[in-house]
Amino acid sequence: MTLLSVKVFDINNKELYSSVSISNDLWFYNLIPYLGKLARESEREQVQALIYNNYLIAFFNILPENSLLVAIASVNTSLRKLEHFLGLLSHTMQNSKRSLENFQDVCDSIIRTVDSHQEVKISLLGLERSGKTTFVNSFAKDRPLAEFEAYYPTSLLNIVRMEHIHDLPPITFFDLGKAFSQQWWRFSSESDGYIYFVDSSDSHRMKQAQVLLQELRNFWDLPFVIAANKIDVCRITNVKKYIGRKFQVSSRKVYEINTWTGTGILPLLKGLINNEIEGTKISVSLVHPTEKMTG
Ligand SMILES: Nc1nc2c(ncn2[C@@H]2O[C@H](COP(=O)(O)OP(=O)(O)OP(=O)(O)O)[C@@H](O)[C@H]2O)c(=O)[nH]1
Ligand SMILES: [Mg+2]
Repeated sequence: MTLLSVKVFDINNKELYSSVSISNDLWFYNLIPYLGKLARESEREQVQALIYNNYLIAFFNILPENSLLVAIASVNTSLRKLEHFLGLLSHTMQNSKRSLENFQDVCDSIIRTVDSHQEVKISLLGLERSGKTTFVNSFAKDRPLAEFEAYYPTSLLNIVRMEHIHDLPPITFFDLGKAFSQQWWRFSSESDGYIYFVDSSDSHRMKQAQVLLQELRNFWDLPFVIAANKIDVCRITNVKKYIGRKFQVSSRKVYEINTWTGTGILPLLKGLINNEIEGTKISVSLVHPTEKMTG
């Protein structure tokens, strides 16, 4: 994570701490009264963020002193990581008795912690035979392309950890078998998101697959994407659009894949991690700056 600057202000907007500054940051200091007001007005202690001058600025009010913590990062920084960073920094500040003379070191060490925790946990869900186990097996290096692979239902749970899929963070997959089908909720606190597998060649079970996803979404408010699997034997034209409409999700979230050959798997994982998981975090609200706010 590349943070450009981290600063702390007291209730009178006086700067208490600052890590290295961004260049030409007058515009930033003009924003501080506005950020302070927003932070203190927020009903609960929560990280808020806005995009300004092509920077992502996340801020947070620390009680009881009402200090304002502000982190400035490049726009493509993960909100999830920024929130994690600010949470740890506020915790450190509230628990340190003395003033933080080595503020830069404190920030650097928290950034290292946040970066080392970036592992992602993904649950694989969907009807039987939709291809969840074939998907996790597809990462095994010595696996021959198995055009006629037999089907072995998964009864328990496969946990597969992958460290080096392209430039993605380490991922742990939970391939949930039948014995766990009534206990998916157990994994909701474990997972950062899920992939919902649909056998796109099985038109008879499309309705059943759609109902199951609806149940999951009612239950879990987690980032997800749909894997429209078995694209090699699918007869539908424009699968993304068809499944998007049928399952009432944006077709942007639907990825066509063939788990036998691995086609489409990387875009699917990138979409889930970079767009759905990293791109959103419920407790971070994006504030839209107005013309007036910098006074
Ligand atoms: N044609 C085709 N067949 C596939 C593809 N992916 C998986 N299959 C086959 O579909 C069958 C079921 O795949 P699994 O991965 O075992 O399905 P699953 O979702 O793990 O099923 P459960 O463990 O019962 O929940 C197997 O015979 C696979 O070889 C694909 O992309 N194309
Ligand atoms: Mg399986």
